[in-house]
Amino acid sequence: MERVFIGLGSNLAEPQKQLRGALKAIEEIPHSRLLRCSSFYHSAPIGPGEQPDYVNAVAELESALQPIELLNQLQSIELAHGRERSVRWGARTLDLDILLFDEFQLDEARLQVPHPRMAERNFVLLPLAELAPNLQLPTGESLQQLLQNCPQNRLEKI
Ligand code: PH2
Ligand code: MG
Ligand code: MG
Repeated sequence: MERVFIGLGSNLAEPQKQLRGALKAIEEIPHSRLLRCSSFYHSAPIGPGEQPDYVNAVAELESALQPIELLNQLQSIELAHGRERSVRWGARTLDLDILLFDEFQLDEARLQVPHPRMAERNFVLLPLAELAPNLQLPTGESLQQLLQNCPQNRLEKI
């Protein structure tokens, strides 16, 4: 079993409900176990145009799936929640991102791990630090170092 962290985000169609539904669906992913989820946070949207605030959280899983198999599972949950892939960083009903997959470092077309933009996103780092404050990334950086250098965008625990 590998230890995996997933970022959850939504800014459409009752975001908190979307995240709760996503967690239920994540519990059903085969060969995997949902261990914990962080608090939910309101966060300022990063992306084009006027968008509603997001609700973000991070979940911790154990999984025996391959990273791409887990990605397939997460994308089918996104689709089941009405996700449409149109505008990059546009508003979305549900976004499920693999942040960390144990010690793996992947740079494939469909999947980059650790998530390439997590260091810039306090809506990822703070919920992650709730679950694993002493985390070391496979890149050698510590989560605390990333937090110190991260832009402090508006973020509020719900
Ligand atoms: N996700 C994005 C783009 N911008 N902004 C916030 N606050 N939260 C997100 O989850 C988010 C975003 C692309 O996935
Ligand atoms: Mg994302
Ligand atoms: Mg995504």
